[in-house]
Amino acid sequence: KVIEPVLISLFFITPCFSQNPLNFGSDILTADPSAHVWKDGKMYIYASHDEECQLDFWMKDWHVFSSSDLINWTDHGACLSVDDLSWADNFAWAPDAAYKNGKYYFCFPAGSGFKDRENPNNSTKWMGIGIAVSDSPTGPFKDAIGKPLWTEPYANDPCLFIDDDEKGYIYFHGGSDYLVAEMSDDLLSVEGDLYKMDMGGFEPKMEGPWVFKRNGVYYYTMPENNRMLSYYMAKSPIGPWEYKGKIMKEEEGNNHHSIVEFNGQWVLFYHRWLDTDSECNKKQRYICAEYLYFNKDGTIKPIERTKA
Ligand code: FUB
Repeated sequence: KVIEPVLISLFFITPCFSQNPLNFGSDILTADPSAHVWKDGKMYIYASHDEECQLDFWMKDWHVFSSSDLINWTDHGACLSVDDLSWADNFAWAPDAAYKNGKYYFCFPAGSGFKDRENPNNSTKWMGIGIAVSDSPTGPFKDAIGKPLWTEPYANDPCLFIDDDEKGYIYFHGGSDYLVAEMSDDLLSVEGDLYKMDMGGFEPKMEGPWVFKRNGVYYYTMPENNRMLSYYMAKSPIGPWEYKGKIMKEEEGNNHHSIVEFNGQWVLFYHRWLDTDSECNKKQRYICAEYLYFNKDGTIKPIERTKA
């Protein structure tokens, strides 16, 4: 099924993804897909989990889904919950995962407190990033350090990228800075300081970066203004980065994405806010996917959302 778009695109037609939103075979609501293909060749999606009537993104656990064909999915259940953490009790937001040293690492944002929108000075909300480990890609994952990687600055929506030389990097958007840190070999701590990257002078508001490598070139992709998807390219994992433009136009509600190659076809996973008959919300988040195509010079062809 995934070979088809590769063959068809040779004839200059760019086929659309055939199933949106993805049917995970369970009725839970999901968002923030972090997709990875591990050594068994299957696609794994690590996702956050929306409640039907949740308040202010109060979210409690993360789920893992897997598929061999991107059509039939298995929900492996919650791989970690904030109930398993000693240092946070809420905000199980956009996670990421990595495979290194024969283990699977789950990198997650979590926190506590609350955000007082009327009186920001009363807000007690804070978030940090934790690391949990498992021998299995589907977990369960166990908090490996019992605390966040750091407490300052406030941090969420990490991307944990492992380069070809096995060096790990963690990316996140801190305040108004685009930050990166090198990870220790065991991925349980950061080495050295958080580093503010050179983004070529263009640093819009955003959350949830995603970094991948293709043909020796690094791509830093992000939901610009938390809505549209845009990207930068660089020759090194820590920049300097050059802004290259938009991948996907803005739609109502935040966006969060990941990009991965599967059987020779690049795929972008993201979430959309779609109509629902819920009594609480007119729209809920659903994970979707689109095939992604590159130009000869390595730039990304902008894509349209498949009608859901
Ligand atoms: O799902 C909670 C938050 O909403 C994520 O961490 C952000 O990326 C946005 O999708």
